[in-house]
Amino acid sequence: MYAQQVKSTGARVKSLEEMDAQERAFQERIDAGIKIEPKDWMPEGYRKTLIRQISQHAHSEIVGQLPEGNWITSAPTLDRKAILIAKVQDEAGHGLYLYCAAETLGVSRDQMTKDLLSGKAKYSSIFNYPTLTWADIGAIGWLVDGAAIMNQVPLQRCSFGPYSRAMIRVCKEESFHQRQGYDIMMKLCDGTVEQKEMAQDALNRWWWPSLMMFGPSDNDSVHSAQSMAWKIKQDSNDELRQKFVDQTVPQADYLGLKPPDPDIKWNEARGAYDFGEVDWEEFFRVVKGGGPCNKERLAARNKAWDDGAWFRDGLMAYAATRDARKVAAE
Ligand code: FAQ
Repeated sequence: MYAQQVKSTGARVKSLEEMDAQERAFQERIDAGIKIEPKDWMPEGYRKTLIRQISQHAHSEIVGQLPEGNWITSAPTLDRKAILIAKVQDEAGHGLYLYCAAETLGVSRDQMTKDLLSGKAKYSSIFNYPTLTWADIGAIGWLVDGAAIMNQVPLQRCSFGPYSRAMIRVCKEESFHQRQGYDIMMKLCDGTVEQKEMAQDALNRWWWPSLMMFGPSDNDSVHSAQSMAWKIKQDSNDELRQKFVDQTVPQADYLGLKPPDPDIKWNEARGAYDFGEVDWEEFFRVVKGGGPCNKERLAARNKAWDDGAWFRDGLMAYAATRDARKVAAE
């Protein structure tokens, strides 16, 4: 497929004729569905795009532990506590696979960490919202992990081998997360009037931020056209957002809850739900650091880094003495 023919979203993409021989051979490999591996030649833009997306994704998994971690000590039962601990731990694991995948492209873990802690690097807007009630933990699993899966299932087919392979495992775990969140919502909706109200309130607060996870609308997406030509992304932001709405509205119906959007309506002709416009001003404000918890999240990550200094120093000292012993023994 000619790169140029990809649905127009964002900047214009070079046609095969405009590419030099090396770029053309690379694009033809991608078009033939052959995976790109770290040691293969790749255009600098491809490498940079992947480092940007994979590191942002890794940071999201790491920062994403914070809103749910907030409820570990207040989970309503021992079982719920154990499940939540396992889920939060999974998110840490996802961050680590993703940092490893990004490192294969030549960026160091230290650099990525520095960029996160200084506020230079982005992470998903969704994690800048607070978790006010236990129902928020249900809503995060159901909606946030649900949106993450919708976005990540196509990433399993990403043209870059290490990212696509990391996504296969991540998606399996996210499916479990989504089900545990929906299970919490089912229990609350089957419970007392107050519990059901709590579930509705969580849906009201998490619905729009979840739709924002898919990124700006296709008209405003800077990277989509090139990322789709390189088969890093398989679908545009709006396509995935629509799929998410189509999947989630019937799930809300089943719970007896209503998403906070009066424009949601089944459109027979399109075979999809119509829905209202996302508040893009809010989205860009949160992405630029002005969300309810941006400062708190960065402060928590910086504190964790500073508090871990003694452990990193200990590891380095151990590694140095072990290496010195090895040299002496040789
Ligand atoms: N938040 O041109 P596009 C999870 C930025 S994992 C913040 O459309 P692209 C698991 C974007 O980076 C959730 N920034 O960009 C979990 C770019 O800025 P830049 C994370 C956003 O890359 C669950 C600019 O806007 N998932 O939830 C957002 O083609 C529960 C223009 O945007 C991933 O990262 C946003 N929502 O498409 C963990 C998946 N959207 O870099 C714990 C992989 C856009 O030029 C608990 N990433 N921006 O400065 C992707 O699929 C893509 O990167 C998109 C954005 C779709 C996020």
